[in-house]
Amino acid sequence: SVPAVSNVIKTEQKQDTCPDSPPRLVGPLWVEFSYPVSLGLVGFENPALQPGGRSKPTDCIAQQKVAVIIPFRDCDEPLKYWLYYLHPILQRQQLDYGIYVINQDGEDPFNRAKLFNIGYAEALKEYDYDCFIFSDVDLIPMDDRNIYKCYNQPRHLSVSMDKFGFRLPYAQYFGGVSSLSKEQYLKINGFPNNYWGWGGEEDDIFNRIDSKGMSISRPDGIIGRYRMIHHDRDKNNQPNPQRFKQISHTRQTMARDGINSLTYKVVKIEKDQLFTKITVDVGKP
Ligand code: UD2
Ligand code: MN
Repeated sequence: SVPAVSNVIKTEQKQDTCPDSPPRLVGPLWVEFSYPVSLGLVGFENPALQPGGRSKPTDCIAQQKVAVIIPFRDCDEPLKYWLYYLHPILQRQQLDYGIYVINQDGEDPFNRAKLFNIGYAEALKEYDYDCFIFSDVDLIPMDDRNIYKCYNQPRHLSVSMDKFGFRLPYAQYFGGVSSLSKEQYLKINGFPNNYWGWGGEEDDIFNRIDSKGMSISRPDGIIGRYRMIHHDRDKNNQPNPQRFKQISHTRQTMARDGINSLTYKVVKIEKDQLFTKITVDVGKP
């Protein structure tokens, strides 16, 4: 007798949008910094990454296109840990993402918020991102349910850090890691460009969001746990003595100081397998 031959019908597989709850999340994570990690190890453990630290899910269409922006100068050790921990998390979260390390050239006071603005502008030259994560290089989430995407309101992700005893230091605190959609970011004219040195810029960003009638969305204090890699304050990142005066005037200054007034020079763009490093001249105070 002749065996029955099943009729194989070839259908075009149309991909669905990725689910709200990514299926491979594991929840709480073990995070420690006692053993050094190398970029070679991170590359070995994340073989699917594309140059520039790009990745997108293969089995579904990502809900959002996310650019992760990291302000940077002389922080190679923390960056290795950041890449080591975050790449696997971001892939499990099924994001279409890229990593942008914005490196401030020279020795002038550090300007975190302006580096974020530059990262926003440079990432958009490369891809049609609709969501932006703004993250310190030294903050590692301790739970992968803290999804690095954008929400209905601007999101503060690092709500529960070890350095503050796993609590918010104050209700309006917006430092550490946050996310804004392109629309939310443009509504507040981006971030201020004139906070030189440590502090104040995160409160200015909070004021911008508040003044435009938006609220802050946050994960709960368990999902929002973070560890900060221990470090001393950089000598060129001394507290900005102008900051209290500046944050009292956000509402007057934000319309003319922001993404609409951003000027800078790109010094160098380097495509590593794990991240894109953009070295920039941010100007002087
Ligand atoms: C706190 C906030 C941070 C920001 C800052 C005030 C936390 C966890 N973070 O940071 O979000 O509001 O206060 O400006 O509370 N950086 C370099 N090289 C430098 C200096 C800074 O790469 O020389 C970058 C790096 O990404 C670093 C970030 O700027 O993580 C913030 O600087 P920090 O970590 O030295 O200061 P910290 O922890 O007080
Ligand atoms: Mn820090």
